[in-house]
Amino acid sequence: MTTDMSELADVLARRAKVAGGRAVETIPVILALADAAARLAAFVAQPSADGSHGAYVGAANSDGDAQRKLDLVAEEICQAAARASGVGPYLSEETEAALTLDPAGALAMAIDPLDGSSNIAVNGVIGTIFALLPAPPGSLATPALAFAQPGHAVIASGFFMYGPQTRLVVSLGAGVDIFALDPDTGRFVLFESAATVPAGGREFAINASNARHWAAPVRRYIDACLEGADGPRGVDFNMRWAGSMVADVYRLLGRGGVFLYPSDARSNYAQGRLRLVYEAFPMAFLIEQAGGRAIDGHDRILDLTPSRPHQRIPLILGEAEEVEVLRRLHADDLGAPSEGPASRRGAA
Ligand code: AHM
Ligand code: MG
Repeated sequence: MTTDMSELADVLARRAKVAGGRAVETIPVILALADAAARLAAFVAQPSADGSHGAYVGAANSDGDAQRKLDLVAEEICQAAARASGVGPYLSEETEAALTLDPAGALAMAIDPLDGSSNIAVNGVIGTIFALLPAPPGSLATPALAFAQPGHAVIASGFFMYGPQTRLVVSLGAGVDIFALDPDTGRFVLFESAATVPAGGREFAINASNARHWAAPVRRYIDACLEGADGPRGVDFNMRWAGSMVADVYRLLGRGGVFLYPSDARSNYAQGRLRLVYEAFPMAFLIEQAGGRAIDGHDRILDLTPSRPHQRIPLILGEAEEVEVLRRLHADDLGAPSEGPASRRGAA
């Protein structure tokens, strides 16, 4: 498919003017990624006679997750786009260590090329999540340095969503825009500008099958939601869980609510499941740009400094007021005797 990036390029140029700083430098990289995403979307939409998109390839990624064919195809397409657009330091969920792509690159890219891999086999929504950061001095020789910067170093972030439509949610630090890919023309069409996370969504997204492992603050919050109009919140809540962060975060834009992947008491979940640099940072940046908040239970995600490239982090994001309710519950828990199996003191 031939892609037409003119509308996307125009809108990004306007946003870069408002954002200032280095935002303008991110435009060629985002356009290259959009082209890559359009090709990936076409590949995803193509029936593979043997259903092999979701097949395991017998290897594992940095986090020990078994890799599927589509994980590898996505990595190849995204990494090629990053290289071609002059990205220097590069960190992907699918690469063991950070790499240097262009030895003169001024920007660093952190990327989850294929989010929601477990949804491939069920034709569920999947996506690509990315963040662009400055390449600090020394990071071309030691690329991991680029991914040891605090989250507020992020210049731009976004995600592509391969669902009934392919959409791009993107921010250069001057609000959030949503584009939809027209498969006939290959054009990313502006679908919504200045997207927000509205208040009063009364919707939560969490993998409730882990309820028995949650720490007290999360349990208290969800219990109150479940009690609905009969409980302390005095209002009914709805629950949704797509199992793809791209889909669950997309729903926050325009509908509000809150998304949680907290720490829990299972072995290896003391820091939750999601990765700080290429999942939490980009989503936190977008949600804040849309007027929401993102925390790890206590602290603002974008104020955190990664201790290692593939570090995990408990993640709570969505409507500012609901995130504040959760922050208070976590703060209260620190001052109270431990009730939960994965309290901040007990776990991690
Ligand atoms: P992935 O990047 O390996 O696909 O993992 C991330 C996904 C998120 O999209 C989703 O929110 C979460 O992991 C689902 O985890 P679980 O299967 O534990 O509910
Ligand atoms: Mg992911």
